[in-house]
Amino acid sequence: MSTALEQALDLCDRAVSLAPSRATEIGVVRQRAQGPLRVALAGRVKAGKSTLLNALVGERLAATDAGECTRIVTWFQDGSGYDVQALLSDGSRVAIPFRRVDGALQLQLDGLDADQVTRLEVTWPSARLRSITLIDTPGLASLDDRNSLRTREFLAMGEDRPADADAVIYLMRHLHRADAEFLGAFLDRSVSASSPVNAVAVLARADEIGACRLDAMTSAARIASRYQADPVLRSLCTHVTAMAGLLAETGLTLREDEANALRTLAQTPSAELDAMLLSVDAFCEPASSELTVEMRRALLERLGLYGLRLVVQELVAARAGTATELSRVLLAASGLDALRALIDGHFLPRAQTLKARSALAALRDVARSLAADDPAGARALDAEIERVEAAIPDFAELRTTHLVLSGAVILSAAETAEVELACTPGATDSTRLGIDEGSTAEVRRQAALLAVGRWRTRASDPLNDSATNEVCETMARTFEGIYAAAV
Ligand SMILES: Nc1nc2c(ncn2[C@@H]2O[C@H](COP(=O)(O)OP(=O)(O)OP(=O)(O)O)[C@@H](O)[C@H]2O)c(=O)[nH]1
Ligand SMILES: [Mg+2]
Repeated sequence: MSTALEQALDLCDRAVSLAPSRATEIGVVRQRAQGPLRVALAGRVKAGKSTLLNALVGERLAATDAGECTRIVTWFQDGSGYDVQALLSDGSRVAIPFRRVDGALQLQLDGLDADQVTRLEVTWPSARLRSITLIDTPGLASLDDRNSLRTREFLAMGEDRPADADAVIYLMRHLHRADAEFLGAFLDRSVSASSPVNAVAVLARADEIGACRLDAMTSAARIASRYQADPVLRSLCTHVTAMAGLLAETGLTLREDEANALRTLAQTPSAELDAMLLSVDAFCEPASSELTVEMRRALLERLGLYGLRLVVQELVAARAGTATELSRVLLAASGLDALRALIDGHFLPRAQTLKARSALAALRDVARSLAADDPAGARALDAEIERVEAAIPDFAELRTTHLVLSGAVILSAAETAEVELACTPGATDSTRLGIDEGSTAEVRRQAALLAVGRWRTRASDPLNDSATNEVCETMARTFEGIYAAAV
């Protein structure tokens, strides 16, 4: 059987014959579905989105200052050359001049009104962008704020249209009621009639927790697991991880002159050094070090107080000395590996299904716009989309995983583990059944048959609610599929 994505692509081809007047739009949907997974970074103002994006790419591409660029949705995509374009609200495109200053990308939007720019597209050759396109969004502030509006429009929150992103990394500093609302709205609106596993949350700027003390990251990890257990948050996203984007960004882009300055700093007599690291003001006190105040401010910007305390501690203890060693210290503390593991383990295996889902949502939008001038064509397209959606087991499994992992459906620990295994994207049937890899077809058939029986019995429990029944039915059908394939 063909995959969800293949079926979605076939559907695009059929859609062109059903709605020839929309061929260009459908072509865009098809092309997007074939490209990398689109992951948006969203969150409240100054949550650290752009810094985290830079950490994920390993280059300082997204603007983290207060300039115009932070007000515009910006796509960062892989390509063979370096190019920046602005897509304007009238549909035209203009090339944007750019340069790099101290390693940071600076775009020159001279004369361009940010309000006229639908989005910026930065094309940058990068292995990290090969499997995902990262999208930086303006910070969400309040519901009537203009910049928030752009992000809300982009994420299709509160609108009857599909989102431009397949998945979202939501950054929050401390759980704010608005965070849960924003996240909830994204999940409600991004895909029709379902709640997919397409969001993870990051407890961002984690190094600042507890006044940047050296145990900040440990406390942050504890808070993140508490959030992950929170029923409201769990129903919106299934993973929460703590992260200090600034440490990761700087760790990946640390320059030799910065390492030199840090080594000079670490040679300050220890009593003075301790006093300097007490606060930002003390650190910048002109008389306390031979480093210029300008250099000290620059270090603070790149490392934060926690980062400075950490690298100084490692330098003084002679556990690190070179720029490479300092980078390693920063990266290890940052939490970047855990976030990358989440992206690799959670988003990428589902990339095809998530992209197929986005394509179907976009086609549904095409059908909706067609309804005014070609009602019969629109109906035919809608029917075709529905047929394909119902025929793709991956969608049902994605929804089942979400229902179970989010706690909306409560199963026993063994049943939960079974759901997770059976719905693992791309896994072999033996893995999905939880039996030995080398098992014969007969063993797989027997195991699948037992599982079908178990889930059908579970489905007949009169105390089940409808979501639980849906999960049990999906599981039974999944195992029926495995049974039928074991020949
Ligand atoms: N200490 C610390 N500071 C951070 C971290 N991440 C970002 N910052 C700082 O917080 C400020 C805002 O960071 P950005 O990455 O621009 O945040 P943003 O969410 O993109 O901001 P907007 O786009 O303006 O909403 C900058 O001064 C960053 O240096 C972090 O992990 N730790
Ligand atoms: Mg930003």
